[in-house]
Parts: sequence; C-alpha cells; structure tokens
Amino acid sequence: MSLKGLLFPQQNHHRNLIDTSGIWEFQADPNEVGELEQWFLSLPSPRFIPVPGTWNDLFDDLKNYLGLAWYRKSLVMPASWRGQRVFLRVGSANYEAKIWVNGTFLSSHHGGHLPFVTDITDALVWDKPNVIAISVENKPLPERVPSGPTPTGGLFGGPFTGYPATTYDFFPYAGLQRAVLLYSVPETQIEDLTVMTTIDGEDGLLEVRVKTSGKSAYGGKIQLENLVTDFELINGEATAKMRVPKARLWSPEDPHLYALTVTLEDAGNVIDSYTLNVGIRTIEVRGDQILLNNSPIYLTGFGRHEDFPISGRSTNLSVIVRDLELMRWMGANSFRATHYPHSEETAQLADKLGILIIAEIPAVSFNFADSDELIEARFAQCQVQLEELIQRDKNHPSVIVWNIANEPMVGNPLTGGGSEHGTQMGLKVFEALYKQAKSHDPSRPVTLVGVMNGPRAWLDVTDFISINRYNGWYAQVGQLDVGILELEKEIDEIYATYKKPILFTEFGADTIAGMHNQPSEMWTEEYQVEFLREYLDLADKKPYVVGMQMWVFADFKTGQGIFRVNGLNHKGVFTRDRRPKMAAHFLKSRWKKN
Ligand code: BDP
Repeated sequence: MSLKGLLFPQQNHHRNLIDTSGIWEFQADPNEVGELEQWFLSLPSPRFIPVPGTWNDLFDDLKNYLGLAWYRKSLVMPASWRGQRVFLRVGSANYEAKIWVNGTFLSSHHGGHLPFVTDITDALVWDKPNVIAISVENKPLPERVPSGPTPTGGLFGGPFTGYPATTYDFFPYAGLQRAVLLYSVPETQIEDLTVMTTIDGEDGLLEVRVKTSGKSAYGGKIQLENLVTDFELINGEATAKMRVPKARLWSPEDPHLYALTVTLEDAGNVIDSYTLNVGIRTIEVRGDQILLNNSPIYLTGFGRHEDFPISGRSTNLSVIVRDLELMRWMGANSFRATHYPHSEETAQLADKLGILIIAEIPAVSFNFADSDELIEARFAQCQVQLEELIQRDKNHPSVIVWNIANEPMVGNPLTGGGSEHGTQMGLKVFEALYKQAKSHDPSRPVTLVGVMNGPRAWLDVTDFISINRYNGWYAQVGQLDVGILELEKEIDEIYATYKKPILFTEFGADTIAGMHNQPSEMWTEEYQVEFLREYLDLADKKPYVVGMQMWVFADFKTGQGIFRVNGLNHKGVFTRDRRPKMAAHFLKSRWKKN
C-alpha cells in the first residue's frame, strides 16, 4: 500500500496538473478475457463513458452489472513535464482497479472510495500518445468492505434481500466515480503535509509536519500571511511550529481559511511549493459535550449519500454545491458522509462554507456472526481504508470526527440472535481501529455508529456514542408515541451506563413526496414531520445529546426489493432530484437562526 499522493494535486510554478475528466473508451469484460487479449492496449468494441461516472445508470444492459470493465484513454504528455515525476491519481475506482500505461501493468488498488496514485514516469513516451488503461470491478465479495452478501444474512438478508444483493441499503454503483488526474512534481518534492492546530488564549498554534521525497534535501520555509518560519529537513522530514497572534478561528459562523505555503529550497532556490488552506480550530469531547474552539457545539443536519439520477455515486459538482447550499438554507451545520468517504471537492467546499463533516470508512453492516476468517479479512481492509481516509482528509477543518463503523452487528439485530464470540470479535476490531485512528490523528474525536439492538459494549469504545434509531418506523411500527417513550428510556439508560455524549446519526421515516393523510400515517409527509418533531423535542430535553443528524438528506437509489419502492430509500427530506418535502421546511423552522 502506498500512501503517497494523497495530498490533493495542485498546479503552481513547480507542479503541473491535467484533469483527464471527459469521455473515455469503455468495455465490459464479463468473461474476463481482457488481460489475455491485451485490452490494455486497445478495446475490441468500445463504447463511450464519462469519467467521472458510474456505468450502471448509463447502459441498460449494465444496470446490475458489477463485474470487470475496462476504461481506456490516450493522451499526449506536454514536453514541459519531462524531467519531473509524473503520477496518475485515481480519485475513486469502485472496488478494485488495475492500472496499465502503454501496455505495462503498474499497480492495483482495493477499496472503492479513496484515491490512489501510481508513479507512471518510467512507462511514459514523449513522442506519441500514451495509452492509459484502467480495469475496474465491484464484485460483491464477502471479504470486502462493505461486504457482499454474507453467509449469515444480517439486516439486508433473508426476505429483505434486494437485487443486486448487498449487505447495505444503497446501490452498489461501480466504475471510475471520481476524476483521474495526471500530475507532475519535481524530482525532490513535498510529498505530504500535516497541519495540526491548537489555541492558546487569542493565538492560534500550528504544528506543520513536512515530508519530502526524492534526493536528500535541504530545508525550506513556511509562510502564513506575513509570518515566516524556516525549517531544516532531517531524513527528509521536518516539524515546525508557528504562532498566529490574534488568530481568526475557523467555525461554521466564520469559516476563515489561511493560505499556508510551504516551499522547499536548495541553496536558496525554491524547488517545490505547495499551498494548503488551513482553518485554525480545535475539536474535542469533554464531559457531556463536543467542543469546537472550546465552546459547546450542537450538530444539526443529516446523513448524506453521494447519489443523483444518472450520475449515480460519481462526482457531480453541481449536486455538491446544491446540497451544501440547501443545508445552509435550512440552518443545518453538519452532515455525516455516509457510508463511505465522499469526494475531496465536498470537503474543500465545506471548509469554505463552514459545514462540519463526520467522515467514515465504508465499514457498513460489518457482520460479526460471520467466520473469523472473513472478519479478519474485512478488518485488514478497514485498517487500510482508515489509514487512507485520515491521510486524505486530515487537513480539512470541516472534517471533525472519524467514524470507524456504521451499524456493525452480530447476526440480525432486528430478529435477535448474535453470539458472545461475535461481540468479542467486534470489540477487538473496534478497539484496534479506535487506537489506529488516534495514533494517526490525536486531534479529532472518533466515534462508532450503533445499530438498534446492537451490542452495547461496542458503544463504549469511542469518544462519544452515535446511534441510529427508528422507533416509530422499524420498531413500534406506526406508533410514534410508544416508540418515543421507549427511546427515552433507552437513551437515559445508555447515558447512565457510559456517561458519554450521544449523537443521533440516523432517525427518519420513508415518505413519498405528495402523499398526505390526516391523521398522519406512515409514508405520508405529515408522519415524517411528526416523526422528526418528536425526536427533536426528545433530544432538546436531554443535555447529553450533542446533535441530531436525521436520515436522510435526499431520497437515494438502492437495489430493487420489497421494502424499497422504485428502488429508492424514501427517507429524504428532499426528493432524489432535490425538491423539498414538508419536512425540509419543518427542519428549517427548527434550525435556521435569522
Ligand atoms: C440504517 C442504515 C442506513 C439505511 C437506513 C434505512 O444505516 O444505511 O438506509 O437504516 O433503513 O439501517 O433507511
């Protein structure tokens, strides 16, 4: 595994960048003959596909296809890039990808939602077009994260198995879902930067870690406005500290970003530079509260999927801008990037707008009733994805929490079951992931999102407790009042046991836009509003509740199944095409401060 190149590529005096987004050649390879027949050079009968994109909603014959497929593009490299190291950076290939350049196999990557880079310098030609080929497949295998259908079923097994079958409640879109970037950097380069911020009185304190690679170097400068600090490299690395007097702190009310420029020098000459947007802020859990810049913050918002008609899960910049705009319209200050790392552009925009993000690895519905062997294989994947996620997102002020799992379970929590062995295996896995997150990044709280009836012991592993609850929907069906009484008892008990703050990371009711009833009934807009009101009212009475993120921002695509009308989860407060349901106006009335 290489963690190189997770610093977002940028264009400047020392670095170059080409975004290859556009139409690529594409061909599905159900018989997996491509490698043998050298499809990495040319595709026998290509069709055309956008990158970024997802193939399932574009071609009728590939609607449910998750097998192998090939992408191909040819490109002439600019002569001015010669002498630099050239990298190919794939933003997201769901799930496994392999890279060829000019017929040479160069690398592969597992895991569907995090970027990976390949040094392609030595495979390039400079006098004719270069052929880039990427094969991708998203087979629903049980050892993957998230896993394909698992032997023990889980929440989405048995009668609830959809098509395509998954262990989770969203469509398993496949393909090159984010941009493929080509970039070049000097031979000796800034490979990585880590900026941690703390507050001392009115001042901001920065710790900047610089990692370089290439020939052994030198030193350089860090500049933030008129503050300049020199650093010297030892074994290619340096740590510098800076004090920003009377710092303008980053917060949702004032998402101020400082431009921090790191330059690398050789005998007085600047040989590389990188500029990072830095927000000076702290985030911590203390007692019953989450503190942002030492003041309690109450999270309001949603779980959000990357999902839109036709573009599927792939980067759609208009949708990102619109979604964050709609969140601001409603006065929401946060969302959880469910159930996988969202695009880098999303966090870049959230940094600018002051929207808080809980980032999570794709460990959704991790079932600990499965064999130890499967559990170990998934655990290994989780560790890799957690490391890549933190590496990718660690410098975003908007990212305030790492979530290590969504609704892990032992068997099917709705029908009971579960074993002590599974619970213990889960404990081992989550304690290790928690420790890993803390060792990579001690500056952010870590959480785990618990499922209804899931093992309680898992909730105690992390800094605060996150829970998904559907009383009045999946439990106490249609009886919201009864459900809320049960819920109140339950959360009081959880708090009394663990004495940790509780965040609601999901609560919601499927709602068909335009369906109404008096008195309210499930699936109607009235029921959704009442449901949300009851939950928000309950939370308001509980000082240990640190926020309410409802499920879900917008209706989203799932597989076909008996409880997903039209292959959609309808718990959105917006429809899939972002029209508000009554509940959106209701939440606005609760959250928007004028
Ligand atoms: C929870 C999951 C979420 C589902 C939601 C639901 O975390 O992914 O979409 O419930 O059923 O189980 O709507």
